[in-house]
Amino acid sequence: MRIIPAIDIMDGNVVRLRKGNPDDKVTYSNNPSEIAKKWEISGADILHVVDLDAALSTNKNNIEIISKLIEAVNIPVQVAGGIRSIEAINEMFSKNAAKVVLGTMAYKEPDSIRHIAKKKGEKIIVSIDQNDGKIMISGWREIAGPRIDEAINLFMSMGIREFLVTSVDRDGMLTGPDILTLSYASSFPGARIIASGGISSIEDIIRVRSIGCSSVILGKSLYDGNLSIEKVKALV
Ligand code: AMZ
Repeated sequence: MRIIPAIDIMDGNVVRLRKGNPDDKVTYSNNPSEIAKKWEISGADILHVVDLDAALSTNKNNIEIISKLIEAVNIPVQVAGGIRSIEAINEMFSKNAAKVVLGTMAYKEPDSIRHIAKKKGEKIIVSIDQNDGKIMISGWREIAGPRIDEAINLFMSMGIREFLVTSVDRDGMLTGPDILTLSYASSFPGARIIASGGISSIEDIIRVRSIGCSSVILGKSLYDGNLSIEKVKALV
């Protein structure tokens, strides 16, 4: 089970939102690279960095900060948020992102995903941000259209294997993972599921592992000290 801390960046700061609402935000640090190094030293396998300004289309972005963060650590960094063109994908790879996470673009331009998956399928993660079974895009403010099963089948037919499954109404809430949705997504043969949203305890991590998720994203639980990566790594 890979343990993946989330570093969500807004206006240069490390923040956590509740249910993706930019008006409901806690700021944890003004130094994302320092936080990245802290999680690396604690034993994180991968870092999950989200450019929230870009995801929420605030006309700002944190690309330079993310680029410095990638340079500051020796573990793989996957980058999400606002990567919505082939150029933006290539820019992230040129800055040594290990993988890119695609939401809006995947649903709005599936043909581009088909094209890029031919060369870089192993480095593309498709984001399934769901609320009540509906996949959300554009900063979680728009419904994408396809059902979860349709999305997984479509992107798997293109050679994508890895999916980030986030339950929007659990994100930042510490209310436990959405086991029903995560086990449904894990039931697609060959799909690797990264579980995200609501994880608050070691038991939650053991549950998502037992239903077949390959990785878990830790957010608020780490920042608030409910969980430590050292303890998690020792137990799972
Ligand atoms: O918190 C939010 N409102 C939010 C968020 N965390 N909106 C989008 N995102 C994340 C998704 C996904 O990983 O979980 O941004 C990524 C998708 O961005 P885009 O720009 O590709 O749709």
